[in-house]
Amino acid sequence: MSDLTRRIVVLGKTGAGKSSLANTIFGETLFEIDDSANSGTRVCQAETKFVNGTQLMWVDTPGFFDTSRPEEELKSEIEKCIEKCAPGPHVFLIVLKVEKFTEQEKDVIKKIQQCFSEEALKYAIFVFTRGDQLPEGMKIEQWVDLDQDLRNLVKKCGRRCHVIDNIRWKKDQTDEYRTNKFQVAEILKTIDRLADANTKSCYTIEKLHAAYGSWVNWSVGVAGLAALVSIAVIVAKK
Ligand SMILES: Nc1nc2c(ncn2[C@@H]2O[C@H](COP(=O)(O)OP(=O)(O)OP(=O)(O)O)[C@@H](O)[C@H]2O)c(=O)[nH]1
Ligand SMILES: [Mg+2]
Repeated sequence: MSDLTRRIVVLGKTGAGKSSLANTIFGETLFEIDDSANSGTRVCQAETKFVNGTQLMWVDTPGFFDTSRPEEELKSEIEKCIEKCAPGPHVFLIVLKVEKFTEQEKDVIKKIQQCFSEEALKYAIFVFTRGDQLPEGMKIEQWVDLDQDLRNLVKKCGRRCHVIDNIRWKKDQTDEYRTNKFQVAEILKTIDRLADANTKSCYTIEKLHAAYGSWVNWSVGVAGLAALVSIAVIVAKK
């Protein structure tokens, strides 16, 4: 595999448009889309192809953090997404919609940071789907700035953010900013820059194990504490 291959793992809530984004970037249907409310992608899928002269090794993932799965299955699937692009990704693309940044979205982001560590944002680029919801004349950075939590989050990753519309921007648009051709080129430029910066220190499985270990310990700790409190309440009532 060429040294210049850009290794990318895509993360985000179920239905955010992760698989659709991949198909838009590659210009063909490589990943299955589910139009129902169910989770479409069940397991990680990797594809390697050239786009505009850049070789991308792309790993699409299921909505890891908003679907209920047994702990062991979740852990193994998360490991697979890093292993599929060994030695590890240069970039995490985190997909959100141009929509209100609700507690549910915040929770998914929090879990991404807990699972992959705070350091994951060093590797992150935010891509917002459903760009047709972006108010006329507004750039995505301006829209992000309207919500303080979203602004602070995107600031933590060097304000790297882009917008796309996988469905409605396929047709010719008069405003170049609102075309996938323009936005795909911009996303590729940001991927290139970040991958260059992270060439010698990509996100590795060791980093995942270190972060995941503390996350699991923390989760088990909280669950254990909750169990102890419940027992204490029952005993006190007797
Ligand atoms: N209008 C609009 N619809 C979109 C856009 N991106 C995705 N969708 C629709 O949203 C639904 C979910 O898209 P997917 O690409 O399957 O989402 P996903 O994040 O891969 O979902 P999971 O695989 O379940 O995690 C589909 O009906 C898509 O057609 C977009 O930019 N604009
Ligand atoms: Mg999908």
